[in-house]
Amino acid sequence: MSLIHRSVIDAHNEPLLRHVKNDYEHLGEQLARRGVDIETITAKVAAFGVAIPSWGVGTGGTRFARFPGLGEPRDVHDKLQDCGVIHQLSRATPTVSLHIPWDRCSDWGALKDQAASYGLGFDAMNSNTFSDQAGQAHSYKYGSLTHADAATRAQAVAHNLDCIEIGRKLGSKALTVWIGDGSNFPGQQHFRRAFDRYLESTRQIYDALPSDWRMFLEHKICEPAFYATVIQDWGSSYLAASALGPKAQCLVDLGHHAPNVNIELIVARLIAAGKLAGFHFNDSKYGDDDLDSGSVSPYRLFLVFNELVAAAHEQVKGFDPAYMLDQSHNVTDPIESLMASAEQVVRSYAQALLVDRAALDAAQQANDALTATRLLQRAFQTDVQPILQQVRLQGGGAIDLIGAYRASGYRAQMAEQRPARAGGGGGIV
Ligand code: LRH
Ligand code: MN
Repeated sequence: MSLIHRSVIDAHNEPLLRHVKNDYEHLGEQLARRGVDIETITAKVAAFGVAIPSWGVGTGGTRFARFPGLGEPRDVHDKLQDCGVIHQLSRATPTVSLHIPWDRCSDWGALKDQAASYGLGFDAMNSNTFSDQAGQAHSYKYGSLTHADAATRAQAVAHNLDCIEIGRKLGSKALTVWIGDGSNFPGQQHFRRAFDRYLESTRQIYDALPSDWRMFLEHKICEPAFYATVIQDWGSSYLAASALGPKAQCLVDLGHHAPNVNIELIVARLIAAGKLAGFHFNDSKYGDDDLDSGSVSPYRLFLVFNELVAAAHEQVKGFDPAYMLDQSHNVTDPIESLMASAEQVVRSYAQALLVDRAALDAAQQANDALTATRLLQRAFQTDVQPILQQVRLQGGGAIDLIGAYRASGYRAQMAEQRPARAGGGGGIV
């Protein structure tokens, strides 16, 4: 399962080489006047990576319909090949986050080897107790880890232990637990008992974690439950992660909050508490829209990275977040959207590295609000594209991500090799 031929990337880069060189030198001069060494930023950007969600390379859908694209991946091996192309061109997505059972396969060793052949590793595993599988003994209609029925909870715990076993074979070091458990009517669920059942179930999963693993608890304000969700907000997630122990932390999916919630403040709180697991990056205008990262509110994404870079700069204890995309691509080629989104995430990181931290500290100390906020805006308004292109070029990737991908004809080749999948019903994958 080959990727794009080297010569195609080189041919597409060739006419752009001198532009990148000139733009990079020019930006270098600008940054030097600001006391910033461009090579320091470039080195940090080159070391930065964001994981691809395996479920993101297929065309997503909504509850109303899914309109499949050409050359859809048929199984986890096709998904991995597409992830390989994304990393080959972007040089920014060295790991893949799998979802079980969507990515179940017969030979995990072969999957690991296939990933390694593309220079890919595996990030956090994702369990799924928000849908029923064929032949499943107990339905998750009324919940999973918090279900009132002990046998259903035990089934959900067993599934999470199975995900850990698969992850160990693949070299993953974390398990993300998102559950849709909750209620649609006042009175339908006893809030405190449901939370106690959540702790009882996640305790069993926590105790089964290998010593060097982490458990990421993912909160979400609503959907599929529309009155109350057991792990509805960062507070519930933090209470649970604190009760479980040091290996349990809180994962922030940017789309899982009410509109206008200050997510960068939540990030700062979790950093201070040593409980920031990491992120599911995406963007949204209304609900859990799972849109491309930075496509609606790029300044919000930048402000999140401003908190992350500040924490790294201040060497905050236990600060080691995992970065993952979590998106659904309904109207674009998923590979293009994932590359563009990875680039937006890396861009926000690079811009946050340009914040003059000493001047910001001084402005904050002096209550000089305008200077403080203009220091952030200056970093955000710096065009760091030459650094992103330089890093890709140095890493053997594509200077013009989408241009090189389209020139490769990869999607058309996959349309040949992979029979079309029927469209039809709703659902994100
Ligand atoms: C829930 C969620 C979760 C995944 C799923 C695909 O909305 O963000 O992270 O398991 O999407
Ligand atoms: Mn998510």
